[in-house]
Amino acid sequence: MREGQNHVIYRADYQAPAYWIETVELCFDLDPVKTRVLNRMKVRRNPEVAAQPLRLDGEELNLARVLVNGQGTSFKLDGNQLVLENLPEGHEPFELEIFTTCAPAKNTKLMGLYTSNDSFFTQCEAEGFRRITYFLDRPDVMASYTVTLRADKKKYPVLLSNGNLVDQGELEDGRHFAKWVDPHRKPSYLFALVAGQLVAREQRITARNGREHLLQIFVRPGDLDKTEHAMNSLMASIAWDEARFGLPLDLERFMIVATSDFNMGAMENKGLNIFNTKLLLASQATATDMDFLNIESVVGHEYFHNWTGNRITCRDWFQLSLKEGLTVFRDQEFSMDLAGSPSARAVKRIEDVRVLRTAQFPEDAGPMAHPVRPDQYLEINNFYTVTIYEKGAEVVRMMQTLVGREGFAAGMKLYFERHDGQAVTCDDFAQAIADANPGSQLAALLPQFKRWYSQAGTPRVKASGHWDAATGSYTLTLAQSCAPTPGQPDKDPFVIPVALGLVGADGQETASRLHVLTQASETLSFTGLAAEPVPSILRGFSAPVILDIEYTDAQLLALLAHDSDPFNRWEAGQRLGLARALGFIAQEGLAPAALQLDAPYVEAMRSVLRHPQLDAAFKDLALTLPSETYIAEQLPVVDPQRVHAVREAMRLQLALALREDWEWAYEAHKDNGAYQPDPVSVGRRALAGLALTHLCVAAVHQGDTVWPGKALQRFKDASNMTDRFNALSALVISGHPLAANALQRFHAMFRHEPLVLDKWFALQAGAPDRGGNILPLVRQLVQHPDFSLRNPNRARSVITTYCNANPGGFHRADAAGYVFWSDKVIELDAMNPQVAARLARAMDRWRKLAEPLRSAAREAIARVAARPELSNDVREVVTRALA
Ligand code: 0A1
Ligand code: ZN
Repeated sequence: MREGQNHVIYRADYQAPAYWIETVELCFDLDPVKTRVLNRMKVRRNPEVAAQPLRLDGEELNLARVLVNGQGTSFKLDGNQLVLENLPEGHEPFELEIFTTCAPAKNTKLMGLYTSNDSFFTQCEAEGFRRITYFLDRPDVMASYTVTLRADKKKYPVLLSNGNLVDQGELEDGRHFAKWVDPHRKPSYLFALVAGQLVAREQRITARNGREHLLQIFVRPGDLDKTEHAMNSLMASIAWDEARFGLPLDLERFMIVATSDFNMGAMENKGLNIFNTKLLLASQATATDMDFLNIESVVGHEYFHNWTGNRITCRDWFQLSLKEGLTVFRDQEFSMDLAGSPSARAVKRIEDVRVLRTAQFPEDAGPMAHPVRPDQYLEINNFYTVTIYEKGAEVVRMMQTLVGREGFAAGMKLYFERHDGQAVTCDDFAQAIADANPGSQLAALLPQFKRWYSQAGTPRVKASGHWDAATGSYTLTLAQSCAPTPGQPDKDPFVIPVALGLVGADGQETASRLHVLTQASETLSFTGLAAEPVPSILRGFSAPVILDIEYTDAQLLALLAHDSDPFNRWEAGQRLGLARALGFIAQEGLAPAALQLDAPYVEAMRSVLRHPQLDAAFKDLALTLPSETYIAEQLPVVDPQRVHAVREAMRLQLALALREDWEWAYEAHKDNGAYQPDPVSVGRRALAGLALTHLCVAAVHQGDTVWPGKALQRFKDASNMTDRFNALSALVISGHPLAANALQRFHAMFRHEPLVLDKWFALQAGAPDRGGNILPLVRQLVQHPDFSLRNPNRARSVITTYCNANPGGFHRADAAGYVFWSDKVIELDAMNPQVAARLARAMDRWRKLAEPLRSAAREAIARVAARPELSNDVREVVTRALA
């Protein structure tokens, strides 16, 4: 057993800290092998808590000295805690000085202080600060930080920490120092330092109130030309938060630094955000449109944390969604506002809902299901989940729906008036939004609404309509339910805002309203109708629920053609495709190669593709079949290979039946002038790419080489990564022999661009399986000289892509995919438990698998669980999976 805490933590056990830390003075002598850390704190007893020893957290530290008010003192080490018993009585602050060392170069977990490409970086959320020094490493202990960094000047010319640079200078032996003072109190998880050979793009801006700010983006010298988009995104974020929420930048200097070794996307350290290069660096030659959009939203996300997360932080980690759900909501709104047109907003909404339904709904239905505000955890790192983030954002969105956009802004204002500078709870947030909107349904229903925070699981809303031609009246019954989740057998009804409309057969809308469903079942009546309407329910995806409704094809075709709500228009197309996929999967004895798509469906898809008014971006989404993961979620028992084969066969049919339409779509959308990642050009490139894939798929089936040849030419001539990569994927997905040649060229062209190599690896590991060819390929890829298990981006590009994003290739009848998974989880866990635990979650849905896969999967998970040396991270995931 490793040392450290091995017990479950409960939300109900929260207690205020017995001591407060008022100021922290840190002095670092940076050295990759042995960094010395001198930590001088002003500590004071919390008068509201019974007197008790001071217990400080620390992990993998070498302790050299402890002084209290300048004097040596007795102490104990208890597991990962330093215990001080003989502290001064009374409530006066005392000085506590702790001297430790740590080994950044050996830190493969990438938590705390670590090295990457000869630079130093830190990652302290959630509990990384304790790997730097002994501390009350919990978010409700907020202190003022002064940080001095000392290091070799040649190797580490840039020395950064939070706040303002107040002093710098030379030291002996070629060393230098920099001293930083953060004017804002903060919890330890927001501490950061960076040291290395970095260069910065700089931008000075003047805020609305006339204050000047310096914005800096630090990268390795060769990457400066890839920082323009991030800087533009940062400036847009600053302007947006002021305009939409009245929240200005509260720092003289705002810095962002990129590192290629990072466990997550990015981190909102106060005034010193640290980013995974993948979410910061972009040029048209190396990044796709999707990369550009992701960078915009993540730069926004981290910036928005400066208020939602940093100025007001979390009382404890169970409240994580207080900052994450709210900040994801804010970054989604930011991207929508920047997108501009209603249709571009809808495209963003559809993409966000797709993530929610393909990643969060399965989480809510699996062994790791937890409420948006969890009640317990073994390892907090396992709770940076799509439930906390994306479902949490939906909960905030529903609040905005219930109080209106202005009411929500007023609620935010009250939230900051009440809690600025505090560490608070999800209850505090909901209360502020409700109190600012006293007459609203949110205020009236608040306790029931808050079940979204306490109950896990995705609610189902069953809708059934009844038309009475004699009276011209239509009744719609909405009934809600929610399946049990681990530890929560029974659920109470949720507050579900249901945006709905009635669409006539001619496309005219006869009703539109927001119905707030609160009971288990409610019936709505509509009168004075001339003909039976088609209900359009859950418009804009107004609540994170599964809508159960039996539509006829005719109704769905009507919605696809006429619904004024673009989300439900798209959804109608998805339902048509899904119904067909489920039908084919269920037809025993039907060989996928023999399946036939019906003419009405094909014609409907053709009219979307050829539609004169719809945007290319919308067409791309509507003509993309529901994903294999989404299809699998609708089945009680899943044979992933069959799901894969059926979806592939459906795509081939669409490729063949619409061949001329795809040709038209490709030719009409392929040229976009100078590269711009704006919504219209992005949509056009996406649709051209989708068309090219279908054209290559059809060509391979028909033994024709024209389109694969054109794709290769496109791949060679492309002037941006989106077009180049789309052409390459079209060849790889279609399985044409030219793919090998293109892949080789691509590698040669970009062998010095790590982020592009990640794409190269991922494309191969995620390619459609043909006769079991992917696993052998993946085994080769992990032996490739450019592969490294230690770099999280690279490890994920091959292993996570294969295990998580390639169900057809992974769920092999011989179970070899599962054996590979268990080997890699175990291997990774020894170096980086966070990355290993994420990979471990690839097996979350094993109970749904058809035999013999199910038994094979259980065996593989049990094999991991049987290891004696597992981290808490992986242990929690596999234990829950087997429970
Ligand atoms: N707070 C960050 C996410 C984050 C969480 C944990 C980390 O540790 C490795 C890193 C980043 C965000 O929401 O962007
Ligand atoms: Zn966040």
